[in-house]
Amino acid sequence: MSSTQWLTEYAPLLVAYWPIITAVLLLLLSVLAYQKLFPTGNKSVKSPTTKISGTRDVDKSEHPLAEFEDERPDEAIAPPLHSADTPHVPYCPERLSESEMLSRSEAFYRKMNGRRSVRNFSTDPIPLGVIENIVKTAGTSPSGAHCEPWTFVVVKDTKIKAQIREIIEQEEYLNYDRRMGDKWVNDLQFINTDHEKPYLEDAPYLIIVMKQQYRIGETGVKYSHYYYEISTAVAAGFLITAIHNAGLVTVTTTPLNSGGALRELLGRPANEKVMLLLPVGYPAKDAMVPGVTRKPLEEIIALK
Ligand code: IYR
Repeated sequence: MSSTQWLTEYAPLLVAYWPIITAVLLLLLSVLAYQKLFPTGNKSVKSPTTKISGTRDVDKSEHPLAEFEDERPDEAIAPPLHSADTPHVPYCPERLSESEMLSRSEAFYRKMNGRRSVRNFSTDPIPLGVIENIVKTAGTSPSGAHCEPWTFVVVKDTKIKAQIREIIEQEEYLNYDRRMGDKWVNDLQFINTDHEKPYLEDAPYLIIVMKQQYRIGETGVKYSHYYYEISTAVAAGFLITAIHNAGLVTVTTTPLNSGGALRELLGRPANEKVMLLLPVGYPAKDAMVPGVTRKPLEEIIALK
């Protein structure tokens, strides 16, 4: 049987309609090729690539200002925060020997490995100067375009601490009761935490870490804050390290749904949002922490 006879016998539709089938396939191929060459934005689907700098395609969500599209400072009129004439100065820190580097990094690791999140606080006071040094240390953190997009609100006042506790406990009750869901609440059981947070009144100080989405200058001009979220998160890491270094304890609290009320209570402006709340003080004499261990180096390092 010739191939034509075979086709007529087994694929009669293909033989009868091959010009139409070929035309439809060609049309489909051209549509696919056109979409690939000239991608158009679809509001309901996340755009994979958007030309921002003109030099390369970048994922739009990577843009440092992506988080607040609607509130972007007016880039056309805002001058740079730091002048292009800013002088560059020599930087030559002491170079350590390899053995000194090894022993210092080992000692620092040991120190940091002793840090634990603590939820039972002593009411013993601590000097304000210590808190100031801790906040100054957080202020040495790197930030996008050196915007320093953070404010550390330090609360000592007992009445304000009580109000903060009330706001957070009310929301946390709803969080644990219905917003977080059974799975999340279950996953947290080993920490032995719930909506009640006496440490918000017991700790001599609360530090509320605010991230600034932008800065308003004296003339009302909005200065861009790049990577303000990650910058403030890095600064929070410095803060936690400084608290531990001072021999004090904290716990990183993320008061879900309380940010707006806290910002209002603390009288902070609209360009600031609550990122974290850190109580600072001594642990209570009977403080307990979950007996968890840390992942070994092999599990957290990937050497290539
Ligand atoms: N913010 C709540 C819940 C909570 C969530 C996580 I993830 C924790 O690691 C710990 C607690 C609270 O502070 O209780």
